[in-house]
Amino acid sequence: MTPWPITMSSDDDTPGSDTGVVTQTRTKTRRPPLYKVLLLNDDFTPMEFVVHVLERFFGLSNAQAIEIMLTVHKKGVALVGVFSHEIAETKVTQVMDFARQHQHPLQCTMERE
Ligand code: TYC
Repeated sequence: MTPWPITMSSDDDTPGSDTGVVTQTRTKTRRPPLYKVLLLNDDFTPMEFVVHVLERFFGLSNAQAIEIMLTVHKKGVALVGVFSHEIAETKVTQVMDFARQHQHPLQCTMERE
């Protein structure tokens, strides 16, 4: 049986046999990585559909949604938001499923920040 609590002491009581050295492997806690959700341009998805997607799945106002949609339209890609891995994955899936249901080729991706 392993003794509890586990101590640094051995059965050897010879003075100096127990150095008491503990290797500390990590001091700081790591925050989980964040993920950028990106929207990509295409020539076929209607602008109004993209605006609706941004309002519906990202909680953006109409003005914010139009701004991001126009950025994608002009530059090819835009950052929609930054999320945990699970939330980002959910957003991407929601957008891709919704676009497919409406037979639009809209593409949404995520990448580690
Ligand atoms: N370029 C599309 C058009 O002219 C509009 C569009 C904007 C498509 C943003 C996708 O992510 C997108 N109808």
